[in-house]
Amino acid sequence: MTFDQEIFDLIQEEYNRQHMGLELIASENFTSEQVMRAMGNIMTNKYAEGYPGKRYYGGCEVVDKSEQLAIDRAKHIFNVAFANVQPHSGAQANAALMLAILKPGDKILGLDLSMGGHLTHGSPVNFSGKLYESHFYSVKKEDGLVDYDMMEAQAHEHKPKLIICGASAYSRDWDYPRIRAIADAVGAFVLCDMSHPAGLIAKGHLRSPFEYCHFVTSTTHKTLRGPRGGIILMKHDFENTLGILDPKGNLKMMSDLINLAVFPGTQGGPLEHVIAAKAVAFHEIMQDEFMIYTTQILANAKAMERAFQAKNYDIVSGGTDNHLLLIDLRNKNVTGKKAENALVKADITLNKNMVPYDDKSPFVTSGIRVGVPALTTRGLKENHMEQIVDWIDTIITDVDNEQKALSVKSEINEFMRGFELYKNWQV
Ligand code: DSN
Repeated sequence: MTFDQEIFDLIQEEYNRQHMGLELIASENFTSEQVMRAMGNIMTNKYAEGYPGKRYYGGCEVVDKSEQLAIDRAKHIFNVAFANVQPHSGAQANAALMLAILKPGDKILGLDLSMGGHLTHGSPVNFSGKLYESHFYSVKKEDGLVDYDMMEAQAHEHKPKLIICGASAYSRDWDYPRIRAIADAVGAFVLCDMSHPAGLIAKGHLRSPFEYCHFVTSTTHKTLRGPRGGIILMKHDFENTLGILDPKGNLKMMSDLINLAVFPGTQGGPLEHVIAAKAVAFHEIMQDEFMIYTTQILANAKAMERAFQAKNYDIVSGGTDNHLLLIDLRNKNVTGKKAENALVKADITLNKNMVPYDDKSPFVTSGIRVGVPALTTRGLKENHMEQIVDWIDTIITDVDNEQKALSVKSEINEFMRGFELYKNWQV
């Protein structure tokens, strides 16, 4: 077989990009070498439809053990009774969860995408808005915080079967007891999609959703710093209230409905190599170093908040409780699109983002989203955040100046050379 030089050259090129630039996309991170090692190996060869001990293929005795380890570690980290580690992504986790508890046409209530929500929380262009009747709550115009009164009013008006909390671009913590009270009053389930802050929740820096939310989904590659993938968790398993019976005439447990909704409901063979890598990431999360890491994420986000405020940037909700900041650029007379495009020329990677009540389209936007988990993994500390904001500000205040972007880029490349990405990298 001839070696595929073309693709491995591209992988090296991508390595150089990741190594030399400032990675500020709030949903990205740099997973460890051992996570990648677990992900890129012979477990990719194995078919294992089903679950540990109950598979549709022979030869699953080894992957049974590694999948069970991933399950046990996830349960331990979040102190929950149930974990399904097979979803290929956060979107797959949400699709399976909804398939488990909803019928087509059922109503759901989530945070509007344009207010910081996620596609899978009911957007009309997504399965969640096509299969289910979706309704939305917002953040308040005056302070950028979730409008729980609106959530309550929408819940009473539409009587959804499912209320979804969690977001992609929201920098504050959530009031889970209030959400559960709203749900209980209308007989709804609560799903928390904690994909973004999951690592911070794992280490107790943010409120825990588990006691109040019937179901919790997450990706594994954001603040959890694992391989790309998803998980579904439940603090308590319980008999389903949907009237679904098992062959003996008993109500099926929720865990059974969720497992069936992942496989065979929405997926076929699990990615056992990725599940092994999830187990490795969970092992890392259980170590003290992960507490140091997540504490540093919060310190870096706060340092960045102060630095942006000092330069008169308009941070939605006035600041951050977590790993990200959403910045409204309208007072700087620059669109999100223009800022993103100019910053990338200086090797600063972040994404344009709608801000609440935006007057521009999702392709243009008035804002940018800035996150610190990836740079925190690289070893950057509070004292570096001011320099980063200086670079961002230099570009944004002279957004058409390509010469300036190139000079910032060379400063950044020189700076990032000092922060190792992978010690044993080889393509
Ligand atoms: N792509 C994720 C994010 O950037 O937040 C959401 O799916």
